[in-house]
Amino acid sequence: MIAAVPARDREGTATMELLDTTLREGEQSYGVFFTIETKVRLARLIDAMGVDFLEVGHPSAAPSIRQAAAEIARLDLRAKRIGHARLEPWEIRAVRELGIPWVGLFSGINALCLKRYGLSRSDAFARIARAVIYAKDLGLSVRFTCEDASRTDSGDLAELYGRLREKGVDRLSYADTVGIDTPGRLTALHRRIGSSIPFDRLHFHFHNDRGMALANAVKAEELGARCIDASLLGLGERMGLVRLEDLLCRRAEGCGGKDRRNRALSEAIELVASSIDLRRFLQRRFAHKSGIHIHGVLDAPRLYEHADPAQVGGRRLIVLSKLIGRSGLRLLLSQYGFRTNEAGLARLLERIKGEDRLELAEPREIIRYFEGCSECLRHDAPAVRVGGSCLPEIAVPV
Ligand code: HCA
Ligand code: CU
Repeated sequence: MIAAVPARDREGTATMELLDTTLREGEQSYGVFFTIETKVRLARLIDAMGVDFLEVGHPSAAPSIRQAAAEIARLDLRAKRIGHARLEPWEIRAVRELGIPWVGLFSGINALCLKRYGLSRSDAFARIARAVIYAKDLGLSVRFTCEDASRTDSGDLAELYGRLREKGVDRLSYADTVGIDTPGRLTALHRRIGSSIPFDRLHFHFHNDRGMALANAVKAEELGARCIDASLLGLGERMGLVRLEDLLCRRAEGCGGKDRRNRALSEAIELVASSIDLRRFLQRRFAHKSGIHIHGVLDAPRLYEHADPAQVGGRRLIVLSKLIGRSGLRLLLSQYGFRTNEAGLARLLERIKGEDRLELAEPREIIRYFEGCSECLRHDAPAVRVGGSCLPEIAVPV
């Protein structure tokens, strides 16, 4: 069953919850790197700000992420800790094994996502339900996010959410993964699905690619949203998310009068700012850093881009860092004309995942790096394009 709706405050308005994802989505920003120590300090500070959920990372993505998540799991915090996982059982178990009580599962069901996974609609629904049941059986509380929900038919969305409620999912979330939502679209969505899926049951995750994340968060709050995802300075893939500091200001207590919280906020912002490489950060608009995004974009850019970068004066960057995955790395190698076998790929991946501070996006930097890995790779061809623009049009449902 979905937990009861939040308590009402004195004015009678619902107290909207906040989920902070600085440590997970925030580190997916190009130009941002957190040490384990910084993550642990940030976790304490963000908790002191009174957020309801703290997303600690995607533990299966890299050994240092797992270690930071393990340390944060042991802290005495008020916020509910949540670990990110794909629908894979081993990723769900990785969250459970760290003693993190909540898992954040995510997957998409629109035509683009189905094509990507090679699944029919009904197989995708069944796979998601199986993962939710698997996580519940492990004793985890489960939040399920429909990835790319803003480009998903609202009937399909309502059906998926309805089915997962029957399976005992604890929270449901709606991701505007490429940042195309507007307050008007949200009002229309509310009209369509609000009676079957009340917004006070829903979390919202708004990306800021078109500068609309805060406006959308405010609209979702007005429509009764249960929880909004945010991050310090709005860090996240590409242009990131809603800024946590902006949403804290909108909470019932307002901006003033909360000394401890305000001190924690200033200290945390300082810490985050010192973790940013500004030269890279300023080029993040179409930078893809997580393995899931890289794999998606090299296959079909439209999956994680709201427009053709060239149309809006942007440039696609594929970021080589510890967040890259096996499939993304394989595609990236072939784009640059490098060859390897499975054993070489595994060795290279292990090396990259262990290089905590590695963050390369300029083609010549990446080629130089790969050339230095001659024990795993052979270079056959000169560098080829990364950053072309081949965006098949897809219909965006309102
Ligand atoms: C991602 C995708 C995600 C997932 C959000 C969530 C999105 O970074 O891989 O799980 O709540 O924007 O769709 O961040
Ligand atoms: Cu996101």
